[in-house]
Amino acid sequence: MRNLVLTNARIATMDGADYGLIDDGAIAISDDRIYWVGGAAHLPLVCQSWHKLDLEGRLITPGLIDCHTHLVYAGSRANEFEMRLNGASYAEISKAGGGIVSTVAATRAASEDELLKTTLTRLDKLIADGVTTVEIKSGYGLDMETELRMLRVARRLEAIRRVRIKTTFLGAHAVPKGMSADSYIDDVCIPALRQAAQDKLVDAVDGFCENIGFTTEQITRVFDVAKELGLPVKLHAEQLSDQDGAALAAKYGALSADHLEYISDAGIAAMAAAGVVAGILPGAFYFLGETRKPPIEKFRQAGVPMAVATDSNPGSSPMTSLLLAMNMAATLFGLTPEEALRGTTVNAARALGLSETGMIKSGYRADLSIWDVDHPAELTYRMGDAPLHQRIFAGEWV
Ligand code: DI6
Ligand code: FE
Repeated sequence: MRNLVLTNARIATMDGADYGLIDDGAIAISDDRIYWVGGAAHLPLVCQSWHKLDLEGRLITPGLIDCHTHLVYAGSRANEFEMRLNGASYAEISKAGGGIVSTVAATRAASEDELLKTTLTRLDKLIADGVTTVEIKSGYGLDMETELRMLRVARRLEAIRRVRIKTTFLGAHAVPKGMSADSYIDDVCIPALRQAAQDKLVDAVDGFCENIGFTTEQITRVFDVAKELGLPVKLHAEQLSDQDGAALAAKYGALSADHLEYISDAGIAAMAAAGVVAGILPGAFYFLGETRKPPIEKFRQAGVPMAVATDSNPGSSPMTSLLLAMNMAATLFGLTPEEALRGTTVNAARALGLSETGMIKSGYRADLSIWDVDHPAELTYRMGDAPLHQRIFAGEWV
């Protein structure tokens, strides 16, 4: 039994209002679990002989969770960024054979080890931001072999770094050159999903429901297979136009629907009724120079929980800082610092279907981040600055 008590800390448990803040708090950790959390004066008798670590007044939060990334890919799209700034739109670049399919070519050409290496450089940046759980999607292979390779790379990361990885199959991300969307879905995407599930490489299934992506009818075919395989679904919905994707996600009991700049009132109501988390992705909004914002106030009114993520990807959000995503969610969309932190802890856990992480609570996983700040609002307030002191992963100081 490995027992440890963190003392002299301010704790944002995220359990309850006002960050669930506990001043002069202590956390007792037993192996990889939180045994007890509360005011230091009330430390249970059994913990009093445990090894103590004085945190000198630092802030402890749940380890941060990046619940939407496309971290595994090869190549760069800096050239398209340049094209866009010279006047071309994202949709035009995509139609002209750029966009997602150009990353597909680079990713297909990369070996598993090469992909692992470039992904690690990005993962290390997230880790330096206090992240302990990362969701990673496939979707830059668009053929069986490369989709599986991407997911294997994502799985291997867990053995190399102290971090939890959740994988998402995103075969329905784009149509590869020379194929119709329908035959791609039936002849490539769905067979690849079945194989990936058989190889235990998939934790959830996602799709890009958009006029430059797939229709709700095509996504339905993928979701039906996910359901048959017992896998939860998520959806890129209403990012560039309203396709009624959020309602489709709600119908399938999705964990989350993400982006949502163009969501309708009916879409919001459907998400609220089905308990679907809204994935707020300010990086893509910012990087694409979009002007239409997701309806944050309506999500609040409807009681739709909001998660915040980097959407880290080479085309629309080449960012590897979850803290910066929190800052942008506040400055661009008006989330409060508390909502932003809830969005990368409690609600991010929910967006991944994780029930024992995202809060500091007895019985939960001991995945924690310790910060050189004294108030949790500091985490959302700063730009491009990660005041991380240390992470604790599965009860270990890492
Ligand atoms: N929506 C996005 O913003 C990213 N994927 C998606 O479905 C863009 C991915 C890319 O451009 O490479
Ligand atoms: Fe995305």
